Amino acid sequence: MSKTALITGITGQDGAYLAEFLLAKGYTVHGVKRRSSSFNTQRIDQLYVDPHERDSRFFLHYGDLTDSTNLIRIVQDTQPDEIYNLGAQSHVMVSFETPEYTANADAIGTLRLLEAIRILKLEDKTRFYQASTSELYGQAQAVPQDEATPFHPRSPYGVAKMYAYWITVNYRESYGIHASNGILFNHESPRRGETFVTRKITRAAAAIRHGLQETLYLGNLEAQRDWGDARDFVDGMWRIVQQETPDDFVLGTGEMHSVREVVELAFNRVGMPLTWSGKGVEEIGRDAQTGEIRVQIDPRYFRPAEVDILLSNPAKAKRVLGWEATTSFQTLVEDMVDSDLKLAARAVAAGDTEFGHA
Ligand code: NDP
Ligand code: GDR
Repeated sequence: MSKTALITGITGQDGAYLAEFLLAKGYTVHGVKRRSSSFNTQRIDQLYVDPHERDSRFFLHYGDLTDSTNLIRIVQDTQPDEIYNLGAQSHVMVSFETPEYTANADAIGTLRLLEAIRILKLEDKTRFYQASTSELYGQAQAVPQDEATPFHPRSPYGVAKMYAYWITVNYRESYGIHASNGILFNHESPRRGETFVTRKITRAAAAIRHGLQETLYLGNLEAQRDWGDARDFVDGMWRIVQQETPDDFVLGTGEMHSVREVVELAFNRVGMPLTWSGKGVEEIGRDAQTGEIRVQIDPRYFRPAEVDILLSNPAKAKRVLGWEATTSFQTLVEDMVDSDLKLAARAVAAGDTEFGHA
């Protein structure tokens, strides 16, 4: 009998890759998607099969992490062997603008799903994966960070995810649910949301190359992150859930780079290397050949509290799960730029002048 998985956040970057990964393993996959006034299924359209066809293994259900009756009904209808809770208001900066909603979806949403398992008496059947984050470390208490590093979140998002982390541990300890946290460091891909910094940069470099944008405005260029490839990370999620004993794992590359390095790599890749001048908010990145201004600082993108450095120690994942990141930082950024160059070329052909303005 093939296994059944339920994925919240299926329309997001990770949800789309995880759905593909599980379908390839023979799973039946159910996804929770939000009602939206415009299309939000671009990342999974290629997976859609007419549900009237007999061998369809991919199904979507309208739902929302803020609606517990809806979640209970979906869990009851789908009777999943595994739930992957990837749904979240996942943007750190946006969480400062919408803190209450972020707490509702990211923190209480996790509780609602765990309660659904309990209410439906699925504790012995359904395994649970929680999309925890390196943002839990925030103002890092040690470098690198591993499963034993204390948490100090620095945003409403991080604080909401801290509740979700602990309620997952608590339901494991209290009710014996096979519930695990993956503490994932930043992971990116050509499917990354357009307002996260890597994608914002790769789209802008491609748009500038194609004459669709003049300048890229950014916040803190010195922030450092441990950036991996999302396609590696969904494999890690699955491995966590397959463990006999539920547990919490850090997934990351063990390598750290700055936002500035992403900018430099992306502009090199499109053949427009930059030179820097000025300091702080006055800093400017110019096209090394023409002198045109390509990168400027906009303090609007500074966060009320910043996370300066995040660096993983993924040794436990390697030892226990046999998992490790395979894509280098340079390959990842270049892959994203190449994909955005194709999209930009298509936008030019279609007369779409909005491309790149994330
Ligand atoms: P995305 O922002 O790409 O996707 C988030 C998903 O959650 C989307 O499908 C979105 O739907 C859905 N969603 C948002 N709010 C709700 C809600 N109220 N009810 C139901 N679904 C909702 O995130 P990623 O794919 O990058 O990340 C997946 C998860 O992993 C998130 O929980 C994120 O916080 C966490 N994470 C991500 C990391 C990363 O580097 N990518 C690192 C560590 C953790 P819609 O498409 O309609 O907006
Ligand atoms: P992050 O990712 O906050 O780490 O959260 P993001 O790409 O948004 O920011 C990374 C760093 O870049 C700096 N930065 C900018 N960020 C954005 N978005 N836009 C800018 O213009 C800009 N300029 C500089 C930020 O200040 C920050 O330091 C991501 C999300 O996927 C979370 O859901 C996830 O939990 C964590 O990664 C791990």
